[in-house]
Amino acid sequence: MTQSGFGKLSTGKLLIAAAVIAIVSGAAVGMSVGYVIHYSAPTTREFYLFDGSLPFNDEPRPQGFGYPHDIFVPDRITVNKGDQVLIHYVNIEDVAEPHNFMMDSPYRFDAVVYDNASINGGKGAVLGTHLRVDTVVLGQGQNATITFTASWAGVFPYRCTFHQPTMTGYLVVIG
Ligand SMILES: [Cu+2]
Repeated sequence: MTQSGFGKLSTGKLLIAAAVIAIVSGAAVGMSVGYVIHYSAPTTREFYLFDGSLPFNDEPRPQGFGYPHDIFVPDRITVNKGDQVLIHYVNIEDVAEPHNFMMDSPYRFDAVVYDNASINGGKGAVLGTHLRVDTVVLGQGQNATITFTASWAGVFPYRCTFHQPTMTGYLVVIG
């Protein structure tokens, strides 16, 4: 009967072999866990964005606090670099007040503006299609689909320029 392969090895070589196997398999497990946790392929990230209003008087001082009570809800949008971003932005005002959505360079976006989603219960009629713009304006009841690729990592503000400084949110792109 011949000896098995392991039988020919010294104890020292067996220990080294066991150590190598442990290191390699440990690294393989670690790398695969890291892959699962940290990496997800670029995908479409969909968000619903609204104008909000905090309950305080925004008239000039001393009657009010002296700055707008309007805010974005949500005021943080977090994606991975390379994701397609799809934002449904809805002006939910109960008064005839417009809001816009503006992004600083280098970000630009495409936007399709629809009429009165809340009244029609759907997206309504298309009012306009805007390509590679930095601003889109929504009147009361209107909504827009805003799309772009998150090509740059970092933190990028989005604003309603009518209600500064309070109506500001941040796009967080994890690189
Ligand atoms: Cu606004």
